Amino acid sequence: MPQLLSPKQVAVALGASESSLKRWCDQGLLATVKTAGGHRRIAAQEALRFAREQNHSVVAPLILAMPATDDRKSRRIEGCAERLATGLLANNEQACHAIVLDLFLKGQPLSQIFDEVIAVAFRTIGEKWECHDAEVYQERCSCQIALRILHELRSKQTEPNSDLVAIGATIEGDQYSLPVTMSEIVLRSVGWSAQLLGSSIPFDSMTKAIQRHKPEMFWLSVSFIPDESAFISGFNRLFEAASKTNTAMVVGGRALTAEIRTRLRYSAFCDTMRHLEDFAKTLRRQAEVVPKKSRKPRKNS
Ligand code: B12
Repeated sequence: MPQLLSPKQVAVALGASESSLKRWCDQGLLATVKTAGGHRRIAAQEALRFAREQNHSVVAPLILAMPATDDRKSRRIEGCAERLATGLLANNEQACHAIVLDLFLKGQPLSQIFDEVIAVAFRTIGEKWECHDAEVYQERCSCQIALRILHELRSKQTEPNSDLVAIGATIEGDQYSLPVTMSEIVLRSVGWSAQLLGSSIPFDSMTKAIQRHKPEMFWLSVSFIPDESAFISGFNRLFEAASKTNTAMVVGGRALTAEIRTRLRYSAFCDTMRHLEDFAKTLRRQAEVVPKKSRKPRKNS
């Protein structure tokens, strides 16, 4: 259930007058819902979307269930990865949420937060672990905190109202949950109805999901490959199934070396979340030109 706020509460959160707020609602810039008594209400997620897209400051973030930070003026992403790594290793969950959610509030694209802050912080944690400067439990705990931050970001997104469906997963034996979860959030941020199936899913089960849902996109995050030849044959079978439903197969992840990629068939390989965002926007623009009804009918296999 979205948290619903009165126009007055949103005006206070944004540091705007009630009349400006009313004007934005009337212009359709801010979506409202009506209560049973006929009063206008605005979902907190919608107010956040508006603030991010219109580059509007949020002066009272607590009203929008966002953490308060000391550093309201700065929009800088520099230094955030280092602060995040320190906060994660110190198990300072509150500080970590504040760093990421503050960047979100200030309108930084989610793809950039993921590529330049969270992934970089985890690289630092990996290096520290390798040099025995961090314990295994600190790495595991950091992952738990990061996952909770990702779930919180997802809860702050407006529900995508799109007929473009994407589903995604990691292969059986691949336990890396951060990049696959980030992909779902990035796709949702650019208007896709993205649904993460989960981690460690056998290829046969992914094939069934594609046949059942006929998504426009399937994303596969590959950070660890337990058995290379089984992966290549399983993946290429999945690609065949995806071709029958006109599903674009998008892949990414540290385990997909250039050598392995030459033996795979796919629609796009992404090094970063930014690449995924750009590819998803391109597919969306193409789909807008050819509306779903007039797209080539998909064969059922
Ligand atoms: C956290 C972590 C784990 C955790 C993951 C927990 C979880 N819930 O996700 C656990 C404990 C499971 C783990 C296990 C292992 N790990 Co580990 N792990 C890491 C660590 C510290 C961070 C990885 C991470 O999640 N980063 C955050 C993500 C978001 O960043 P990223 O992977 O770089 O992804 C970015 C891009 O690559 C891209 N991207 C990635 N995937 C995708 C997918 C799509 C679709 C798109 C569009 C983009 C994209 O976008 C992301 C954002 O920019 C790294 C250290 C490092 N240098 O990164 C080691 C590291 C990757 N692990 C390593 C190893 C060796 C292992 C194990 C094999 C150890 C073992 N012997 O058991 C196992 C294998 C596990 C398995 N079966 O899956 C090595 C890999 C070495 C190598 N050359 O391959 C590293 C580099 C550590 C090291 N320095 O030795 N690990």
